[in-house]
Amino acid sequence: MRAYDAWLNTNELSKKRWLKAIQVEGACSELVRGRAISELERAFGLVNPEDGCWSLYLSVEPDHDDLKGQMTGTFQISRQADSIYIRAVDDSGLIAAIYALVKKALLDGLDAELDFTHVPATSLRMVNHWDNMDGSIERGYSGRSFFFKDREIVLNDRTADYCRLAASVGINAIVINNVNVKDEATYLITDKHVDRLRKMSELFHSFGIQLFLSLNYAAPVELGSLDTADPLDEAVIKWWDERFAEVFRNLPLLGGFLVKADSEGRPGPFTYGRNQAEGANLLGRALKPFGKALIWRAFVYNAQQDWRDLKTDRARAAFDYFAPLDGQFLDNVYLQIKNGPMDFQVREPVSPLFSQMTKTNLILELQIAQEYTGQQIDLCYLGTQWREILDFKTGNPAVNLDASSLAHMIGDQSIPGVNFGIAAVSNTGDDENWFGNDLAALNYYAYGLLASDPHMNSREMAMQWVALTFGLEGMDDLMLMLEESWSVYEAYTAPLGIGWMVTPHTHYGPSVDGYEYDRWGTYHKADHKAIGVDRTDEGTGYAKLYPAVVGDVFNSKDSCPDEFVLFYHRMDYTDRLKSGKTLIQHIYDSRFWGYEEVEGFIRRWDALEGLVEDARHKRIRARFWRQLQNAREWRDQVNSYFWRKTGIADEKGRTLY
Ligand code: GCV
Repeated sequence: MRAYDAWLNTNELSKKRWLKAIQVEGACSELVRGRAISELERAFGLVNPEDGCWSLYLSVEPDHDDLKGQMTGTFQISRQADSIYIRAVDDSGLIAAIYALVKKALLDGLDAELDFTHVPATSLRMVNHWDNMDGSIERGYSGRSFFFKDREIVLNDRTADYCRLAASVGINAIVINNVNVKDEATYLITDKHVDRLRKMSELFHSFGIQLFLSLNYAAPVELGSLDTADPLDEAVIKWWDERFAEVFRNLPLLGGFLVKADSEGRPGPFTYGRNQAEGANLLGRALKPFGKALIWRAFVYNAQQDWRDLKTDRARAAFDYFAPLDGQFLDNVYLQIKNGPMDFQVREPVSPLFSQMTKTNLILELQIAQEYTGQQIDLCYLGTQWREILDFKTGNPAVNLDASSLAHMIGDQSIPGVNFGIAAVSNTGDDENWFGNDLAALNYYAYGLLASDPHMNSREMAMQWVALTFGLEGMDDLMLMLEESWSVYEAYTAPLGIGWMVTPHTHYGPSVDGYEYDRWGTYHKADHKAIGVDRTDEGTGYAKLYPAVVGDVFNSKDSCPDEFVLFYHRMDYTDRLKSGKTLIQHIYDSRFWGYEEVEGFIRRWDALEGLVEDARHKRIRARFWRQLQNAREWRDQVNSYFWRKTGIADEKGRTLY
């Protein structure tokens, strides 16, 4: 079994030629028709009119009674005797149905009952790649880019193989280039790379995926013709109108653009004294005639903070910039908001923007790439984290409290007039196994499933993936490890909502004060007596950015759950947590426990030798040993730091340095 095939290993299946006939009808594009047939034959073997078992009838019928007006990507599959019928609302639904059939065959066998309808939660189920045109990947942990090399676009078999993986988990939109758009990538909106982009957009389309690009807000200046990118300047408005007219003449299948502006050195409307809505609408308005989307990131904060400034709280930044602008964004503009107010820490509260915006199209941004969660060396199944995020009741006033979770808002599109989408930063690269760590493939898989159904259970997603990747036989321990892995990672790194404490820039391994006196606004403020940031109404006021029904729980130390307590409160080391432990004892215990759990991972993984293909078993084992080293560093550096600061010994007398 090749790791390259990830969860779609159809080699065995395709050895026998199962299909008697394939018929594709209806409003299906030629590109998709061809792809549908070749993908079916890839999985089930070439059509075999004599001895095949099934006849497959596929059709795209947007006006069918059961499908009319349904979400893009919707399909039905049914079976009568040896005939299988697939009916889809559009091209992307047809392709999605094929992978649903393939996965069903792999998971439940070929005689499985087939009679179901699939309606994806949202029309935007995106993956964002942070790939640079020199071939590097920002926060990439699995090799180099397979989209770019030496400032050129790469298009080869691997591109199609990637589309297959993405489409097979329901992804329907992909941004290929980093949101930090500079250098050559700025030229992606000119004619320079247009031939390959067109071919790529067609390839993507054949898999039911729309190609998107990130763009540089300062393009009117950097591409040479203007001396301003002011969104209200007539010449700038005209420049974008003309540029997009050209882009969509050449690339009609392109879905739209993603923009990071006024963040971490990227240009934006603030330079010209304009707000974020003025910046986004400049581009939204220019995209409108082409029916395309503009996705504007809310990750805007002052990355030049003075650590001596005790008033500014980075956690508030996105809210303070964007909440007052609710209602001002055009209807083809989406605001893409990271799940938490800081930056993909192991645990963060859900961004308060989701609790307050009622008139703006919103996209939840997650990170599959394990930037702060072990970099695909350490095992960390993020499905468990995402489940918690999606289940958080935001208290958004446009819906009742019970329907205000992100899963409801995205999954049921529950706020009238507001479109919700979902996006995640990819963890792929050109490593043979795509994901660096074979086990990190699960995070991509689970993200895809959640994007189509944000209510999905995290265990069920992991089970599916384990079944497809290894088979379920003997894999109970692997399941337990996967399910536990996020809590374990959290325990030995930076729990209780404190976050950070990572090595600056690389973000792997501990450095307790690494960001403490820096410009990034990420401080834990530990002294000899206490730690944590007061974000209550007596501190930065962050807790009060949520509606009272939600925020009051966090605002009070008495009701704030332990897992967030140091995000919201400053605590003495001798204060007690809800668990009954003192804070200092929790600091020690969690690191010791986390390290021991990783030792347990290694024992349990070793016991799977023989059940997992040898080379793969060894590869994963090597990662676990690196994880153990990492857990050891975290344990000893963090514990020694607090022992030295406080002078309070570990109750259990374990070694501190
Ligand atoms: C793409 C964090 C990461 C950056 C990333 C940024 C973002 O700060 O460390 O590498 O840049 O988030 O999301 O834009």
